[in-house]
Amino acid sequence: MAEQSKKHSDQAWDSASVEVLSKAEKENIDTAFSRMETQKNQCKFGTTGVCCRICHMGPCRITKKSPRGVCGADADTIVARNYLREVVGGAAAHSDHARHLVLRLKKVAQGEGGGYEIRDEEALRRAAKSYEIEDENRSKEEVALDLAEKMLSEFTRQEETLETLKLAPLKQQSIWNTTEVAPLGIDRMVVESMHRTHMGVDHDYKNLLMQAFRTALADGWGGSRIASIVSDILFGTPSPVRSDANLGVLGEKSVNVVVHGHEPELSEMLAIAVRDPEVVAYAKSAGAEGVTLAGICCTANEILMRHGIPIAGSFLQQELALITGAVEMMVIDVQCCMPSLPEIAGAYHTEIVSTTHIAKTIGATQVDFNDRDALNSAKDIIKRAIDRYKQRDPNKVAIPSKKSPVVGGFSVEAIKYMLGGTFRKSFRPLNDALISGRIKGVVGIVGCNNPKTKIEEYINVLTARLIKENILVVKTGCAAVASAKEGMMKPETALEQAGEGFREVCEAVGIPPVLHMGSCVDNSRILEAATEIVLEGGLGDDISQVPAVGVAPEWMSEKAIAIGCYFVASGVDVILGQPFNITGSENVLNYLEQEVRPSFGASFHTIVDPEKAADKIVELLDQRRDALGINKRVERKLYDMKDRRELDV
Ligand code: SF4
Ligand code: MSK
Repeated sequence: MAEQSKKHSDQAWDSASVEVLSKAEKENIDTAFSRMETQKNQCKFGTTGVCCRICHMGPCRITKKSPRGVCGADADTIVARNYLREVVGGAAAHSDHARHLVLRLKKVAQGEGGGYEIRDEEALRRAAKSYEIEDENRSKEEVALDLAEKMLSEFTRQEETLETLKLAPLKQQSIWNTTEVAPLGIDRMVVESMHRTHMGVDHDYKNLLMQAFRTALADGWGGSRIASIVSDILFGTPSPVRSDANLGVLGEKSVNVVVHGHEPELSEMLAIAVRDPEVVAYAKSAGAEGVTLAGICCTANEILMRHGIPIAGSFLQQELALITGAVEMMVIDVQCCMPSLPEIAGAYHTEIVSTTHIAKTIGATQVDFNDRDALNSAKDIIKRAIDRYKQRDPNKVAIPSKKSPVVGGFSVEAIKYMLGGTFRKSFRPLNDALISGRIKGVVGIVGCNNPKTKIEEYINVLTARLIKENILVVKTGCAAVASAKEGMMKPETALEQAGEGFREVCEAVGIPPVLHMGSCVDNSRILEAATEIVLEGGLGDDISQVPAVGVAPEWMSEKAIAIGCYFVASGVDVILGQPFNITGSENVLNYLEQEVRPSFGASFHTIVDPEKAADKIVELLDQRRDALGINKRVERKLYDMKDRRELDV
């Protein structure tokens, strides 16, 4: 028994996950953790990237004895082609998500929005200005229609670079033009990359890797950026909101509905439906105290940011949530939803409901969501979950008690407001704190968790160390969920754990030292924040000069690879907690970790130890601070009222 619990505590950092893993083992339920065991010794040709399945003369595998595939492709070509195809997968996922949102905005503008509306007109008019769309004396619908058309054309541009790139600092745009990575239309980049990686087309690994950066930029400064902008217009720009995170948010006596996936359209409606008096009364009539809606993965991040809906867990807790035996329904849409869910649900009374025709799972109930009558459709889904409540078997229920308070909702607008107040919203106080050294730099920790290592250990060890080093940490995706569960996203943590200079800033502004900035597509918000820092002045004129680093500690998805590439191409060094599948080509590895630096002022670094990663981050930040001439030691000084007034917050 002790051995069993040791095994589980070697698999997961947080005690709630460890508790449920033990329950899974007792109940003979397979999870990603146990399947990881059976998948041990993964294929070396795959992990080093030298397996090519691109044509049917193959598959070919590169070894010392057979250094070329049947067509003559060497390890460099094969590894680079595989890598580019992964970036394409990630960019396509984010960008298709964006497309669905833009089409929704168009329908709303045309008066066919069903229950959807423009909830944030200010965000709409802000976006219209940035795309140079006339908005004076025009209705919000007229402006929204023009914006939607303009955004749709971002997908199909054939010979012009993306308009959305203009949201980047000018010097950044000129770097992309000089290095010839400024992307054309998003769909065109995806198709061209697939063409270039077809048998017998692009064989130059450097050319392929530059196309990887170009395609990734079409994601970060195209698809993802558009997704965040339109989500804010339709659902509201996030602002700080309190909630809780971890499996302990599930209710013992309530109907538990867990939403999982990425696209916020349905979850937004569920968040409204769950509070509807008719739905609450229906739950009570079924013997429950009410309905608890909670999120997993990035849907969790979306509805936390806008509604304060609690987070049930991160990517690798999707199965664990079901194993608590207390979930009536899990609603899934696209990305990161495991095909194993219906089988696990079958061991309990849980129904898995999938809601989009592009993502069906065997064993899940397909419920076609009626977007013309979205709210009623959402209410019907919740009522269906309520009908399951009576089937819950109390003997199978064990909900871990652990949950931690979290403050989420730090959009760039919200940060500006917190720093400068309503009338002088600005990044100036942050820039000043960076220049004075009270904050050493900004680090974005993003991405998933991965059962190859003890989940969330790297993320949490690194985050704790960075805030001690006076580094502001911003987070998205499942890395954000890990910190929320760890209690790092509440202002009190700053007082307890942050370095002295940083703590004073956090206290003065009233922010946590680790800011929740949203879901995976919201990595574009991190780029937006970096742009604000550049535009505010005093810290260089492109992002590669800003003391900022990105980290993907426990990444697993193709989206994370695309994100890493657009961070590097935007001038942000990226630390990977585990390597890409590229080590079979020294040239590719060297290109991504070294040679690309002169082009973008940044590159990848693979560091599997979180303490060593922290050392490297401090070194990289210091290099940038030295280059800016701001790396002087600051005398420690406690803030008095005069200082606080000067900080302008
Ligand atoms: Fe083999 Fe070349 Fe075909 Fe790849 S493209 S499978 S290396 S023959
Ligand atoms: S959900 S891509 S596991 S962050 Fe965006 Fe989490 Fe990674 Fe999916």
